[in-house]
Amino acid sequence: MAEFVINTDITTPDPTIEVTLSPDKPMPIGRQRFRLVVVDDSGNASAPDEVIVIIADTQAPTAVLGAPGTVNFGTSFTLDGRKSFDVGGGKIVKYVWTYLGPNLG
Ligand SMILES: [Ca+2]
Repeated sequence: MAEFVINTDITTPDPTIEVTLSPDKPMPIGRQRFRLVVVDDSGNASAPDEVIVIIADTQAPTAVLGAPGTVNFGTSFTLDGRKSFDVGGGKIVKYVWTYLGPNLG
């Protein structure tokens, strides 16, 4: 377990390391770079190897649509999507509104 800080080396005797994250200390969404240098028992250091890990939001947001229950005939009104929310580290950037016609049920 290790909390990585940008451009700060962490040295271990182990060949694996956990990148320790939590919801309150997340790694930003996007392409994150990591580097490894290995050192042998004579102190010789390797050339660095680098990888990119994509931190992704794969969880869909939830739409919550609010509207007045009753509106006077011929009067404008407002639909409200502000209680919609996203999980997975992302944010809502687009609202798609559709009038579905009369409720005949
Ligand atoms: Ca999401």
